[in-house]
Amino acid sequence: MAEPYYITTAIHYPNGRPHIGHAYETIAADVIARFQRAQGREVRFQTGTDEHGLKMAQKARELGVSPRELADEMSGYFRELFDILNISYDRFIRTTEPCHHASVQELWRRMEANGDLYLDRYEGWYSIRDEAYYDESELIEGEGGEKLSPQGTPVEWTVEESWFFRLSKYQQPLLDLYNSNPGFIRPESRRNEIMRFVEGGLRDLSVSRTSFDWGIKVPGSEDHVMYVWVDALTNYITGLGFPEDTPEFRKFWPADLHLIGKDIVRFHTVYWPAFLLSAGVEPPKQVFGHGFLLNRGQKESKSLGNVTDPVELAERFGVDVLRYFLMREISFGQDGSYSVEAIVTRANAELANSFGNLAQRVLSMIFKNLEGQLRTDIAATAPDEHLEATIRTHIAAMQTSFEELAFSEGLESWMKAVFACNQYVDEQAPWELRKTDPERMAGVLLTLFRCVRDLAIAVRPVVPTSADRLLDQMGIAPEARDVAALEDGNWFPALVATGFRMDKPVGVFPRLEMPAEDAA
Ligand code: ME8
Repeated sequence: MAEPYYITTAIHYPNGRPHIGHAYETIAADVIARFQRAQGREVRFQTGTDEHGLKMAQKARELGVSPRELADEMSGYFRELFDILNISYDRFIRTTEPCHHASVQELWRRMEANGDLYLDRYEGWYSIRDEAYYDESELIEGEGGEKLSPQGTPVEWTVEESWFFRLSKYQQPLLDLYNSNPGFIRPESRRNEIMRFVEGGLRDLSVSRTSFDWGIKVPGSEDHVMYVWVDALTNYITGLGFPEDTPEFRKFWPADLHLIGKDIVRFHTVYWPAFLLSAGVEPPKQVFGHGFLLNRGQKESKSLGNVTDPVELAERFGVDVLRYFLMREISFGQDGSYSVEAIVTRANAELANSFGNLAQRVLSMIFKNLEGQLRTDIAATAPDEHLEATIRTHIAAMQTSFEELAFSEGLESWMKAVFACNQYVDEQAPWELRKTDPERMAGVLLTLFRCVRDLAIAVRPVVPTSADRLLDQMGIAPEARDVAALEDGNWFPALVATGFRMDKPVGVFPRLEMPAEDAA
């Protein structure tokens, strides 16, 4: 029985078009989902849009449309982007779906039944951009002396009747959770931050508003709408059918991984598990807060005029190049930077010149010199066995790194395997063997054929379309491209037995031109 694996991204605010940060997070989640599927796990992958709250209401007002119209239009762009990026999600959730309203209201009722909700008056600071309440002590001063949130966003003084959640009651249970599951918050630096925050004491949280109505109504208190984070976080269980006791819920909850950005770790590791504990639902297994993606070291913003449309990037360089670049260039968990030059340099050095060139040379030589024919009647020599063992070691290291979400390190191991192949090609010089020892040439090319197949399968979660185009040409069946296939010692004789013959190969990783106007 395949072990289930449930992964989610944050649900994105559709108050504008998706940006490169949204693409980054969702690509990373997709790589994880594909990697886990290749391990033989039954994966469920959820993403979507977070459509209520003041931020949405305010933006809609600014544009002169209803929040609903804004959400419908922008949510469509997110879905479109994720389809372009080849994101293999199973569920795209929108918080305006009726089933989500029912789910959040049930969570609320359970928290209330547990004695954790009470009516009071909120007086304090609120940032609409962060959709977050802040303590006076957390605020920083802006250039003009104005008060700003710790994220640098404007805050406004808010006085309202509000429902409160007894977050203070959950200080110890949360600390117990972090201590009993040290992997609950990752990376380590964010875990330490959150531990310090919770150890410092928790105040009860305002969880409803009365000054606007774009949200989910509080059951039995209809002039209140719920705080958008109570609503948003619940998406992760709505998508499995909560509050119904569905097969999906039983199979996939608690989630294996909530993948989110570093700015929203507090919501996911303090508020969310506290709500769940209150409602008697198990908390997720892990929350990973990835870093921010910067454009040449700078945050993208309309005022700087450096906002990049991820669809354009994908169209310009190709989806797989963009996916590979993001996973390879940035140490996952830390902030990272991208630029056109960096993308072209990385793609050319590693995908085109190293792996692409290796695959194309090997397959072309097999096509030309062996008439595309594979054989099993040649004994392996010591260098062949050494190469195959080296490739296996590097691929195993790659998989360990991917398991740890250390994608850049994992791809570095993969590159080491590619380099080992290229070194073997140089040493064995099959083009010289053509005249001197054609049998040995065939042995070298077929060893390389097997290595290229392993390398393509290993990197497939990152560059699925290109890897599949390569594997198609190599006669590898679509269902034999996972870890079980890598471990199958009999695949090569089985392929040869089918009588498969290579056609003239077509390269799958073209060299990219450095665009003149962007060159430094
Ligand atoms: O926070 N680089 O939505 P959001 C990398 N709706 N990641 C980035 C980024 C960047 N430059 N900018 C944003 C929300 N992100 C809430 C989430 S979840 C129940 C509700 C990440 O559209 C950000 O950290 O502002 C978050 O994980 C995701 O994109 C959506 O951000």
